[in-house]
Amino acid sequence: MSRYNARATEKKWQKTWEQAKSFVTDEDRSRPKYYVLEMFPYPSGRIHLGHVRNYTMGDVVARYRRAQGFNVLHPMGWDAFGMPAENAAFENNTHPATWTYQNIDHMRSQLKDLGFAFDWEREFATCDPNYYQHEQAMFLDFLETGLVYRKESWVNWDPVDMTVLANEQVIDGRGWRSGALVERRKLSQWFLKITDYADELLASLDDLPRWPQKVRLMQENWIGRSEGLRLFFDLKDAPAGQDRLEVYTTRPDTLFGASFCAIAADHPLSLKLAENDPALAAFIAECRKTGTSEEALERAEKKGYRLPVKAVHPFDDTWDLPVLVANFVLMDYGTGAIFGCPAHDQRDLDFARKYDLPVLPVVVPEGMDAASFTVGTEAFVDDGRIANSRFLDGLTIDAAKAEVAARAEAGDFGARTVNFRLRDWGVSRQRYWGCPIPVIHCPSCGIVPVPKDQLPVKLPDDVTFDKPGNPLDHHPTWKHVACPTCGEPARRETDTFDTFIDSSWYFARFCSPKSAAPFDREAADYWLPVDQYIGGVEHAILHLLYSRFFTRAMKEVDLVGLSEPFDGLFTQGMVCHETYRGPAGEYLFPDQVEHDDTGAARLKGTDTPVTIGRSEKMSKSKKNVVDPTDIIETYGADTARWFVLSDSPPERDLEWTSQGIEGAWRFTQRLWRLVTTLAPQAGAAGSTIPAEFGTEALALRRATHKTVAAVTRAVEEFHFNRAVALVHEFANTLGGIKAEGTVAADFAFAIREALEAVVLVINPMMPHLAEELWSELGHQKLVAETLWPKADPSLLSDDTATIAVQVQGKLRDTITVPKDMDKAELEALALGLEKVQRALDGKPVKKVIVVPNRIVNVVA
Ligand code: ANZ
Ligand code: ZN
Repeated sequence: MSRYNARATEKKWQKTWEQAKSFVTDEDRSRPKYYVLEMFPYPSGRIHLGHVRNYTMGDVVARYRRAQGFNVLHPMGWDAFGMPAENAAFENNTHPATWTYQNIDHMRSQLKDLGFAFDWEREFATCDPNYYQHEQAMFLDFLETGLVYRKESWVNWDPVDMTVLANEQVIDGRGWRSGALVERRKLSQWFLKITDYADELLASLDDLPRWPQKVRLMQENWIGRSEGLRLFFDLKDAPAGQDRLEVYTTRPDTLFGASFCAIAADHPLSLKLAENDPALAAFIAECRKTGTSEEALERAEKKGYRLPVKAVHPFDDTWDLPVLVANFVLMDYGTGAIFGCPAHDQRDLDFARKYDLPVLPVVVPEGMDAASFTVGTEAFVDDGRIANSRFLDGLTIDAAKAEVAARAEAGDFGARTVNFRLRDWGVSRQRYWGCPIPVIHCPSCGIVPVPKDQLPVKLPDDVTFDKPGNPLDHHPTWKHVACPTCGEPARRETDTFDTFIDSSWYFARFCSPKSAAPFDREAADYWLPVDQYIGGVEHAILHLLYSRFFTRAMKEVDLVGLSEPFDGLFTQGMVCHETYRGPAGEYLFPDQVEHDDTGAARLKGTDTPVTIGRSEKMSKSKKNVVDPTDIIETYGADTARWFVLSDSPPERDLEWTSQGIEGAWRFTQRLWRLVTTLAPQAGAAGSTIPAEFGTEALALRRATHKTVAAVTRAVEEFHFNRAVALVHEFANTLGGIKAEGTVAADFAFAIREALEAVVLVINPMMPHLAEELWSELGHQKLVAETLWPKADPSLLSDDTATIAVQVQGKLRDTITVPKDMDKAELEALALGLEKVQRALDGKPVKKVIVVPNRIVNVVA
């Protein structure tokens, strides 16, 4: 028996598709469209199995929708700007562009080996000026409409590398590369006003039913809407002009449990008092050494500094509260000042215990006596009744909140407000490998936008990476320009955009990637929104939120007509693998290890035992990686595709095992054998449907149609592993067919139908094997251009009825049909029978009596 040669066959069909331009997008906009997009990759060097899984899912959707008759857009490109290219430049003295484009070339060929149905004619990389010039133009539009502003803001500063670090680059308070203690610094930066859309970005989550619930929830938490009260405390002994402290609270009901006020280190009051207080200045400096992220602040030990001022309780002017600077109060949240209620807030409680401040419970669990309720080391944050709170006593929390708010507003010392956790989006990066921000700083005119006809502002190629800091800043000439307004010497902005900008609109560029504008309006109107977006859940917050915002910003400047870019979203799980360690505890690659029958592992070709660790997300550091290229070379692309779809539900993690991939390989071989062996028994392609089917043929037809219906549903619902299981089951049916020599016409028909169906339904998953078998079945046309099979509903039910067909009361024939077939259908079927026609002999039919499941009697 010959074997299916996957490698050779796959290359052949890839070439055929390319020559036939099978996946080049059709611009016929009268057809219904389907836009499927996978999150485009960062060109890090090689693709990994996570990519294979992601793009295989997208490819299944793309090929399936195409077979459904949709006009499909399925593009691919490169998220090409970013840090790793710059790091590589530092390390091996290659230019970031060289490094990036080499990686792109390699990864493109890897993707092509996998046979994905991408429209490669639309490919672009975000580091191409033809792409980023539009980003610059849009930034200028946004600047004009007021969606962009500049402000001083705190950043993580690495004093050794002399560079700004993203929060993720600060590890345990140190720069990830230099290891230096990170400081906070204030820099003038560009911001996009995403907070203008906070309410809308939150409310519109309800318009995204085809997004995973968990992603919507993550966005909701990130936006972090809270309803609270701004409340004023009068200050005693405060510096002139600062005798009122505005705090933000979401728990005004706990106001009588207040035991201190606390302000952020960089609060204006703190800065003012520090002018004459070196110890305070030192404390502020220390606070600035913790990173800027909320998480870093949360983890840091609570520290405070007592100020020489007192805050007066808003409802009792004989009640003074101490005021402290506290490292856990953020300057850019609320008002940068709080009142602390230790009994009902854990941070406040930790702080109060440390600085010996009173703990006054004012919310008491329902049914408990206020006098006997105390708080120890755990704050009471649950529901209860208000106590020890004068006019609030006995109220519920909500009623007390409302009461305090009403009195504060009436007394003019407070106002209800809505607050968001979401911050404006700081987009300035002090880096070379990004899109230059198109503005010029002029000593006399200030900030001057680069005139649009002078775009793109291109990155200079001749930069050096021999010293720390931003190479654009070091460049001898690039930043020196004449001011576009007054012509005097001026300085270019040397910051570049956050790379999240690049990925916030690439989906729109794919609609018309050669356009002289960011994209053609008609193309965008037709193709957008993306019907199905697929990617990792690690992008659930930032990338998706920025894209939702950016789309609204583009709408604001009239570039698009829609607000939500992604109609459907699917987030796939990770690819995991066991970890292995050698005798010295060192990690080993899977291909250095062999397993014996007992499941124990050894170093390949030796007796040295290997410790098997738990399965974890594949990562280079733990060496538990498998290279897709090796897999493709050994088993072929279809086997790899089949396996990543087969083992677990797509939203869950996938456990990669060598047994699993071998199983998938055996199955591709088996399918090939089944179809090629049965093909000679199959009826001719396109032959007409026989009028009747014998029991055997009918059973096969039923199995076929049921498989088609079930696979269709599974693919529609993203249950690819179920689709795989259904095909396995159907292969067993095919394997059970006993057909030798010539078979009856009805059975031959059923065999062909079964073989064609299996080829058509595996096509989205194993497209090369499908093409090979399709041509084996005698088709000229590609599967890629063939429509999805339709299940006949009458064949989906198991029960059958055998019907006696009579003419003038005399039995002429019997037919086996699905149980409960309706009268009209039975009548039509009976009249079509050859034996009935012969008995009628041309006489007109007067009446047909149908007894469902029993008899059809034709009266002439
Ligand atoms: C008094 C109080 C009593 C509070 C209590 C909580 C519990 P969300 O829900 O996230 O908006 N807060 C306000 N501004 C802050 C800042 N800049 N830095 C750190 N904490 C700040 O949180 C609002 C609560 O977080 C506010 O309500 C305030 O503490 C604190 F039993 O006020 B609360
Ligand atoms: Zn000027």
